[in-house]
Amino acid sequence: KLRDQRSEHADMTPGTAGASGPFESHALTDSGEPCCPERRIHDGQFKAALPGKLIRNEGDPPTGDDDVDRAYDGAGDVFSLFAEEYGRNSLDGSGMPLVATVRHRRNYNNAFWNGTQMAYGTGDGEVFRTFLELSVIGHEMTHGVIQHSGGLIYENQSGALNESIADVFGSLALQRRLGQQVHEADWLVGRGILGPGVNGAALRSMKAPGTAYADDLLGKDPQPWHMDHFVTTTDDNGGVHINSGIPNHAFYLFCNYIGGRAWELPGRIWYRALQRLNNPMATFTDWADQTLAAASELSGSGSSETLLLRRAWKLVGIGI
Ligand code: ASN
Ligand code: ZN
Repeated sequence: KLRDQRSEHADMTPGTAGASGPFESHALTDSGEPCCPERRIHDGQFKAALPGKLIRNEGDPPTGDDDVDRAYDGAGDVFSLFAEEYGRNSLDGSGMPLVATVRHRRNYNNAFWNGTQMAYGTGDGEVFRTFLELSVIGHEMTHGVIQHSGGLIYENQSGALNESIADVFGSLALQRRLGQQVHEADWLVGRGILGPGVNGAALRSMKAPGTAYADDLLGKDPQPWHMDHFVTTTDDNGGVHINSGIPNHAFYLFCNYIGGRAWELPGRIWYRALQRLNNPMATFTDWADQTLAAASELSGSGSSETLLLRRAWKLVGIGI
């Protein structure tokens, strides 16, 4: 089962150590912007050792190995989201290489950031069929960004925020690749990755948390979208993949209220809030406050955008 695997393996818990500013860079263009990713994609050969065998280096042509090429292209899209939209040079803000391993272990039903690199299972072909989908790649890589932005402890509310922020930028990477407006996006995380044994479209839905799947194998999608249904549990590090539905839905609502392209103003606000947040133990309320402060800085404290953000948080039961 997915949740058991998550709690069994310490290597799946994103770390919280280390922080560096977003504007320290190695690879810069002449105009001072972050430039180029340094991707290194490995074959795990169905074994547990990381990183495995190096298959595709930065600048190498496509290999014809679908897993490798999808990991490479996805890492490029996520690098470009953070670099071009938010001025961040890689996950650590300083141009760190994007190291990934595909075919990690056998029948492995998960993907993760281990504090240093991304790793993707192939799935068992029944519950999951792949993890190489852009919103998932973006999700895992965002755990790296969070780690290098002061971190969010991976349990309870701070852990659910860690999960939610990973979903937000994962979804934004996908929406940006597809050139979608807010209203065109499906707001699904992990669309198409579920196997034939599961009845569902995706792993999570930001638009309608709790409705992504309903099945015997995985159970029903457990995510709430309102604080009234916040789940108190010791499973899943205190429900980090469950309660993330609440801040996910607040982000979705905000984007929906203002329209346009979600990776622009909403993404900038979420990114700035992450850089402002200096609290690895932050609660949902702390995070909402930081997003409102970021919105005030970017749009003005009395702006309609800031007002609509406050409304979005209120609708999910956070704030007055
Ligand atoms: N795929 C999971 C995630 O990135 C692995 C984990 O539980 N950390 O959230
Ligand atoms: Zn995660």
